[in-house]
Amino acid sequence: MQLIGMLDSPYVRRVAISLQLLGLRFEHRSISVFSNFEQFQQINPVVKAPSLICADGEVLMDSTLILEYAEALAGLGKSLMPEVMAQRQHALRVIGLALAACEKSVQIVYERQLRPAEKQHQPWLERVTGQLLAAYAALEAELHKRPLAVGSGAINQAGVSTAVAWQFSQQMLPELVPAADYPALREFSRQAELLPAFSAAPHGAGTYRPSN
Ligand SMILES: N[C@@H](CCC(=O)N[C@@H](CS)C(=O)NCC(=O)O)C(=O)O
Repeated sequence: MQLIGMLDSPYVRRVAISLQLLGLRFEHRSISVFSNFEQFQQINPVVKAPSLICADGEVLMDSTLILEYAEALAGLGKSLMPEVMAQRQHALRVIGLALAACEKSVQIVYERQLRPAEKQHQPWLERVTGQLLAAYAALEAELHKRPLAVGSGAINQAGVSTAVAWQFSQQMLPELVPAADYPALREFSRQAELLPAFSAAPHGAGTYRPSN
């Protein structure tokens, strides 16, 4: 199994960390959707990161679908999703907020980095920034109401996605999302980033190195 895409993508990173937590072995290829476009196109003509090349060669895309596949592959007893319905419902709410934070962060990064300065549309940036901050305000409130577990055997997909989203925004847009305004998220992220599965897949251009 090969995971294609760079760990500076929160979507690639949440898959890399989750595969490791689920005990699934994989090879990581840090191929960029931008600077390695043609190489990526040969693996997946749609050029979406993450892409997952399954053992039989079939290529999956979209982090949530890849994680659904990974959960099924890992089998019973290894899931990152709570089994109890009320807990699963809450995990899905938190994951939704974390994915919205990823999406809005990525939209701002693309607007800033890919569009010429004179073509940037300020009202759009303001709208997306408002949505991003709404997602983090809701995540911070959820963490105060119901803290997420952060131990190696205890962190679930809500925790992985929250920590990955936060780290991405802090790396890329620290001035838009001031860490001091989100103490619970900052502390949760600090603890999550110390876990072996997280330090094996640090945000950036590097390649995932298994911790065991
Ligand atoms: N919903 C998708 C989003 C994936 C996504 O947008 N990935 C970005 C990299 S962070 C990408 O592939 N960008 C290239 C493009 O969309 O052309 C997921 O969860 O995997």
